Amino acid sequence: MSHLINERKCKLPIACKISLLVIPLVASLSAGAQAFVKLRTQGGEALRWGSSQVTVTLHQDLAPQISDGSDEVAVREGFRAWERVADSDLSFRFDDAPASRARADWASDDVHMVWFDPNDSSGFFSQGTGLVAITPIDFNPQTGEITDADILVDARRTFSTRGDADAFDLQSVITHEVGHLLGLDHSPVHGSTMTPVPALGDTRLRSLSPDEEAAVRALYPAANAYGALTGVLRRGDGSVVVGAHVVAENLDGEPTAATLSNPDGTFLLEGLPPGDYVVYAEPLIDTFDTRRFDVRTQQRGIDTDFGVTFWGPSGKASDPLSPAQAGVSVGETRSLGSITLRAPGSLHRTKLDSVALEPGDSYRLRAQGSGLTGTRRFYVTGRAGSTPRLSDTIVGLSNGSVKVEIPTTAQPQLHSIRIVNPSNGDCWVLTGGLEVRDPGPILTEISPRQLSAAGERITLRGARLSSGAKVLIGSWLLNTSGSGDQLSFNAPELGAGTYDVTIENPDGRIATLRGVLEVAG
Ligand SMILES: [Ca+2]
Ligand SMILES: [Ca+2]
Ligand SMILES: [Zn+2]
Repeated sequence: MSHLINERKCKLPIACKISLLVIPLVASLSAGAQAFVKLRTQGGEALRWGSSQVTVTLHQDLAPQISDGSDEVAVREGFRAWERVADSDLSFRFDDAPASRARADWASDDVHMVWFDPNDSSGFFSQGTGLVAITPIDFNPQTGEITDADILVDARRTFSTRGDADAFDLQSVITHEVGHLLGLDHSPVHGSTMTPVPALGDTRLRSLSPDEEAAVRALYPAANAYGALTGVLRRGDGSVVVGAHVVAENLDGEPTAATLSNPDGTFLLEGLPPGDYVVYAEPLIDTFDTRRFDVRTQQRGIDTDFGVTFWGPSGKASDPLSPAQAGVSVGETRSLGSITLRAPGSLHRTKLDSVALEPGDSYRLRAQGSGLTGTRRFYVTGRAGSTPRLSDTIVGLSNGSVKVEIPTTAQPQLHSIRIVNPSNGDCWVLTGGLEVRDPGPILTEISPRQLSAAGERITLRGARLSSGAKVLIGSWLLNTSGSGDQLSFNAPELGAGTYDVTIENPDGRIATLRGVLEVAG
């Protein structure tokens, strides 16, 4: 990929590739894990805007195949997801002046645009690049202050705002790109919004993971209600380890924040709610294609010559099946000191896919690799009682599998998967590799189907309609009241025509009724 560096500014295009994968009922992203990674200058300064209010301009023409105005709703919601993070004062101001929205000079520093490139005039989307969207960032190479960033989208791709399985979910793509615009790199946390490969039909990137919330709190803080963990990673010979993925996992077994270790081996896990955490370092091997990091993060190096290591008191590694916990209090940056990483073990993973399941689901989790023989244990993180239940483990020479059952009472969250050799502590981990999510909403009926006046009360019937769900009709995104099998809302001003009606639960799962609402002329 091209990156331009000159004396005044650096330009850093962040490329987001596509996967040809179509997501079936059980999702399988080809990369993932839960953690945030900041973009940095060569000197190590994190990229961030100088102000926590960023003004952005949506070009007047967005996704060309979406004609009902819902593309603009999706783009705005992609920004709002980051604004809603608690205890961050980040906000976006949309410059909606028609003259601004008509500008085509996205590259100018004085405008930060969302722009759909119709014919590759930007040069980023030539055939074979596989790019869906890209966010070139200009920044001051000394301070890391972002001076311009623009989200460019290949307008020739197929996008949907209503959950079409054969299209990219526009809101997911924009939510991901806004993460880059704010100074975040791709994340090795599976199931996170900053995972580098958007998949067709997947709306999960709409909702931020805890790691991304920690990132926004750390980059654009509003309150000092959080703590941090720091330390330095070393090999047995004392040399420092660079680019290790360091994860803080809370007592629910969810990756709360993660980062890569710095060129001097240090790490800083920020934005942690006060509490106790399991802390581990994993090599980004198999789990994550390190080429998906941007060029600047790559320059820091990604060491992989160590084994997964769980922190323990006095620098000793702890047992992956019952790891030690480190407590953090409000405002504290707690040092874990020097952590000696284990030597690479005999376990080598070649395949272990992430998965998204719903309460009540059962699923056979399969792993392929070497060193699997013997008494290897599968382990899924979680609190006693709500943890996915594992049974019927089968382990062969080069593959293993285990039956996973999600309790019907399980709450939505990310879990991590570990495969452990209890005799010597060797471990694989797939950080955030098992997502439990609520079943999506179902829509069956709308009444009335014909609208006579704006303000009329409309009722939707179906199942699993969550409190706080929003309804998308044309270019309107509306609040609803009710939950369960019935929601209602006031009809907006709509021109004559036939409309699709989409409901979005707060977790980003959606359902659509096509062409069900008629408005007379
Ligand atoms: Ca610009
Ligand atoms: Ca999500
Ligand atoms: Zn990306």
